[in-house]
Amino acid sequence: MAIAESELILNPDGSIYHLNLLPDHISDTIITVGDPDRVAQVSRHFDSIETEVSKREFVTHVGYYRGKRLTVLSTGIGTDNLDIVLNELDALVNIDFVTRQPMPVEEHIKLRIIRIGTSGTMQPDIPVGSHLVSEHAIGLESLMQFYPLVETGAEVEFATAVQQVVGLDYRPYCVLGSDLLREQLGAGMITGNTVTCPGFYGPQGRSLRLALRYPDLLERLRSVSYSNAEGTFRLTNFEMETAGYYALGRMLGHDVVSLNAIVANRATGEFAERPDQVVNDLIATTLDRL
Ligand code: R1P
Ligand code: URA
Repeated sequence: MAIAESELILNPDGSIYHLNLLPDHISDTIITVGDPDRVAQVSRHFDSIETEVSKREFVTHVGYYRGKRLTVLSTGIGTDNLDIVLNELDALVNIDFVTRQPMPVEEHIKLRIIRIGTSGTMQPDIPVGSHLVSEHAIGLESLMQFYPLVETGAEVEFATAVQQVVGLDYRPYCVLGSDLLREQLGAGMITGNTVTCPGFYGPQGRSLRLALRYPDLLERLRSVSYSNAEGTFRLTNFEMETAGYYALGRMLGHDVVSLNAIVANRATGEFAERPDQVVNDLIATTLDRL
C-alpha cells in the first residue's frame, strides 16, 4: 500500500518535508554535524560543491572530496531531531517517492553515516582536545520508548548497571555501534562509551541556578563499571545525539559512527581554549580516512 501523504510528507518540488532534500542529494557516505555553521567547516575541504540546501536547522551541502561524492548536513541538537534526520535520510534512499512504496528489502541501500560532534567528558584522564569514537551509546532520553529496539543481553546489562548506579526510575537503552566504521575512522582515537542526554544542563549534571534531582550525577556516571566476557567498560563522555543514531541506524540497517571532539572536562572544570580547532582537526582526520 502507498504511504499516505500525511505520513511521508513531500514538499511541492518533491523534496522531503524537513530536510528539503531530493533522493539525488544523497551520497552513500553522509557526514552529520549538530551546528549548521559546521557544515561549511566540512565542505570548505571539498574540491567542489554542487548543491546547498537549507530549511530550519537542517543545512546540507553536497559535493566532491578527492573525487568522492559526499553529503554533509546539520541535525541541530537532540535525539528528537535525529528521529527526523534518520527517518528522512532513509526514506530518501529506501522509499520510492513516485509510488510511495518502500523498496523491496533486497534492494535496500545501506548508508554510512558519520557524526562529527562536540562532547564533554566526565573522566579526569580524558584530555580536552582529544578525539573519541563511541563504542556503546547509552540513551538517557526517551526516543526508544517509541520503537521496538532489540538490545543484546550485554547491552541490557550495561544499561541496567547505569540505571542502578545513577538510581534512575527507568532503564536507559544501550546500543553497540558499527565495528566497521569504528575501525576505519577511529584509529588513534580514544574508544569510549557515550551517554546521550535529553539536555545540556540538568541531564548532564550542570547546575547554574536550578537545583538538580541528581546533584552527584557526574560522580555516579564516572563510577559505572560494567564487565562481561568482552572486557570492562566505563562511561567516558556526554552529548545529546549518539544513542539515537546508533539505535535508529541499527533498526533501519545503516552503518553509523559517532566521533566526538572533547571540548569540556567536567572532572577538572576545563573547557577547550579553541574548541573550533578541536573540531576542525577531527573534520580533517575524518575526511582523510574516508
Ligand atoms: C550541545 O552543545 C550540543 O553539542 C553536542 C551535543 O550533542 C549537542 O548537540 O554536539 P554538536 O556539537 O554536534 O551539536
Ligand atoms: N556537548 C555536550 O552535550 N556536553 C558537553 O559538555 C559539551 C558538548
